[in-house]
Amino acid sequence: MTRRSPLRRHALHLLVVLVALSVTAVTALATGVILLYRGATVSTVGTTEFRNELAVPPLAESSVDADGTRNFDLTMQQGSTEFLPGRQTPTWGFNGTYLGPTLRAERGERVKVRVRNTLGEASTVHWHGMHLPAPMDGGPHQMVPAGGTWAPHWTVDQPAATLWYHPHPHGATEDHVRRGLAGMFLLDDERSGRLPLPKRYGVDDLPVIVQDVAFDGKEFDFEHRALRDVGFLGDRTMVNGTLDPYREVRDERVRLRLLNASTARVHAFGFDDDRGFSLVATDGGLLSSAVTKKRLQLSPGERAEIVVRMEPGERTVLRSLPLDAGLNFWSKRFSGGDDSFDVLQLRAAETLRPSPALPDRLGEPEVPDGSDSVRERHFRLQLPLINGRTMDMNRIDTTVTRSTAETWVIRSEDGTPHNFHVHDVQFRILSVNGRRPPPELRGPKDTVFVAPNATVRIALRFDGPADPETPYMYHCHLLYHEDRGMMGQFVVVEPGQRAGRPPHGDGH
Ligand SMILES: [Cu+2]
Repeated sequence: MTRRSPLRRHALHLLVVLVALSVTAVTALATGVILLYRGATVSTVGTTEFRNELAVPPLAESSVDADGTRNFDLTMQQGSTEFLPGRQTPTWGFNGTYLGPTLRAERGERVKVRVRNTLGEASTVHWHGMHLPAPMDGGPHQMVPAGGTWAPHWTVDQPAATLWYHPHPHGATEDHVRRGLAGMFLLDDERSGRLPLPKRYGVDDLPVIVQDVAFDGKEFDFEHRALRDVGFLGDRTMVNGTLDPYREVRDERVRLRLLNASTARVHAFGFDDDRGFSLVATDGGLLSSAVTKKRLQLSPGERAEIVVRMEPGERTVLRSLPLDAGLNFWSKRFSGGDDSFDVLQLRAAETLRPSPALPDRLGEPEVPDGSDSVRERHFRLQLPLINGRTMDMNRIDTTVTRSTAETWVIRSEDGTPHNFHVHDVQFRILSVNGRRPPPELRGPKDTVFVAPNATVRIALRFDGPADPETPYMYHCHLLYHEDRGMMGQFVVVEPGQRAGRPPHGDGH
């Protein structure tokens, strides 16, 4: 008979203990992952009670100078807002406690906005989608100090569109936007004025600013939960700052100006009864003709105008539905892609005013088609890098020549959803993964979703004015990514001119 030596016995014990520990650890880890995975999806579909009438941001008051300049005043302020009955949530807003008024101007008009910052910290106001000189853009180089003012002015020179404004301080954009600083800026033109589209603001033409939020008691809960590479994802949505909103409509056709003002969430909009709707405009303005859709995806910063047809007395719910956005099993779940929300209920009156049929032809998009691009540039997205670098306020990454068109090729290389926003211009999407883009991506755009491993080609024209020292930004509009440095700077120069140095490199 052989006997095991004490040493071997100890080794065996140790092995048994180690195996038991590993099994326990693996089981605990697997349970943790399963719980995280299961807990990572939220839905308000079917459980929303639509108790609150949708707020519509007021149209901003303005005055017109003798020289024709339209003047607006925006005050960035702190306050509190009652989203939940009896609870005051600390918020920020423009001319109010949450969000801001809707600015509106005509093509050809000269506008001036007096921005007053009464927050306790510096911020900026960026005019998202607006073509304007770089020093008026409101990017991170145009900081408005706490207690300070800033009065940008420019001439509106682009087609009718649904644009928006929000802060853009480098490293703090997510924080400033989710506290409540955002508003719409609508542009009109002669053509849009003539078209028989619903156009009575707040009646049959409604701003729909969609944000996802979470509450911890009366406070907003801004926590980034485990494995959420995209940033903050809320567990419910609100529209124009109204939770569980409904809106009574009295017209046969209603135009919804959708803005995804969420900081990280991609929304796929559709209706509860799967009805079709007419997409009439994208970020930069009207499509050449309406497109019938049942689903419409908007990533953060993107806008779309849709026209919905209502029957007398009916109710329908605009929803944010699970994504079909090229995300894998894992990243879809942890990017909010499996979530769903009841966003806004429309309640039609028993009698509806007739609305004219939609016109066959809508806008004439003024975006280049790539045929006159003078060069191609590549942008590789890899959180938190673009082309291997993070944002540096003192570095001009890209120099473009005024009046030329270029083709930019954007590729996502890290398995995370991103999008790409370019300041100052509206562009045309030439292709997505080598294929002609779907109809909803053929209109004028300033922000485009870039799915994991996707390649998007866009054509842009830089009309200037030239300013070799003051950069515009391009960046991921998932604000957490932008804050982490997924941003670059470009300047527009005259032919033969070189880029200068940003005047206030530190942004203050
Ligand atoms: Cu990103």
